[in-house]
Amino acid sequence: MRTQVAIIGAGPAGLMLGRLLDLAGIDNVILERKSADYVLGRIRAGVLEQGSVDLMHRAQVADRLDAEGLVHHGTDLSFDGDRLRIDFTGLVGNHVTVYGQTEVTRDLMEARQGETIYEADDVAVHDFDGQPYVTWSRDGVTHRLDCDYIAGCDGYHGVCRASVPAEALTTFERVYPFGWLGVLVDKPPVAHELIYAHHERGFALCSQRSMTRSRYYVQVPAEEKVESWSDERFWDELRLRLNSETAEALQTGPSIEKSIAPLRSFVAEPLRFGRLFLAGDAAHIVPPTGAKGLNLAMSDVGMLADALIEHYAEASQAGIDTYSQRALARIWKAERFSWWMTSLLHTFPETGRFGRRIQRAEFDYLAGSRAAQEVLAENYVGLPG
Ligand code: RFL
Ligand code: PHB
Repeated sequence: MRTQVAIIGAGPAGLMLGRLLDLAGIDNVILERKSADYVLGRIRAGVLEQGSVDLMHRAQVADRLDAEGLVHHGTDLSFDGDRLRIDFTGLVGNHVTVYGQTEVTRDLMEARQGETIYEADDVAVHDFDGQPYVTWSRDGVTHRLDCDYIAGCDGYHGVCRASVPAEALTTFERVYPFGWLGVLVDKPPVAHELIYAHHERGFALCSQRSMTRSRYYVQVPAEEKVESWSDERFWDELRLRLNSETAEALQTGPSIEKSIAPLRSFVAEPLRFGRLFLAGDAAHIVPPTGAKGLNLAMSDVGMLADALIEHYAEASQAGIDTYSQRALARIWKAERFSWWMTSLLHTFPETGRFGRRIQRAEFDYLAGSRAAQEVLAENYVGLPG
């Protein structure tokens, strides 16, 4: 088999890249370790920046997003029960759209024209400094795909970054001593907009997927097990962390999904190794507090698609040569913002009473300063590409 671009991973990054290449007439094959149903069953992000919405339009997969996506003009912060609304539209003239990653993935899967090979085992990438090819096995048979380029869109635990020689890669990492326990429930959201809440018992987030489906999170210690959390325990803990009106308005029900996500900041540099590129979670992880992970994956593959399209159309290397540097400039700003939102809103046992007072001062400063709110709003809705 031969293709122009072999894409490893059928998450949102791989599927979006495949779609943009398909539309430009560039042959590509996606190799995914899991089944399509498994990929669609992962409940993850919920907030799209306008840049991601624009990319869905460019990819001609935005009909459902336009019909069902919920435009949010602001978000609420709560600090020990004190509320502050950040008015994105009023502050920076932009907004975000609530539309689940599952839906983004489904729309891209349905539109896919090129070949996707699901349940590909033992995917390996070879010779990306020369004549690259990819091998994998299915049902005990080994296959080979020759290609011009390999796009590593295979997430944090993928094979592509792991295949780069250690001396060619620099990594930067911060692991937080806590995770987010998330619950999905078929009940209307507690508020029109999201609520990011700091409480001395820990962070909580009230989010949503639609007018009838909500997503809630509470900060838990990193070593916590999801089995220790009955639905009842989760709802009780969430209520304790919200202000009393919100806690009273909360509609609870049986969880339809419950999982714990660890929190991590991570960047690998560079993003290009000869004919291998990294994009999305394969290259970087942000803690979910700033809602940046999916959006960064989208902006990476937008840039990578443009570089490859320019290369095939004009025999130009320019986009390919600068992809890593341009993507990393954006990535680091999102890393900074996600780290800052995480630092403001979570409890950090090791920083003690001093740390909590600093967080309170940061919240009070935000509440009293339009300039500070503009900084938050500008970053949350997404910095220009
Ligand atoms: P993905 O989605 O992990 O997809 C990678 C795909 O590669 C496959 N794969 C392999 N395939 C073949 N061979 C191998 N050896 C392979 N190894 C892996 C995997 O099976 C998978 O299908 O990465 P991608 O495409 O880069 O997308 C990134 C996003 O998924 C991620 O950044 C976001 O979900 C992060 N995130 C959020 N981002 C936002 O922008 N806004 C949010 O509101 C938001 N909330 C969240 C989040 C992530 C969360 N979790 C669970 C980590 C909330 C949570 C709780
Ligand atoms: C979500 O709805 O899953 C969500 C929303 C905002 C975040 C993180 C996750 O910052």
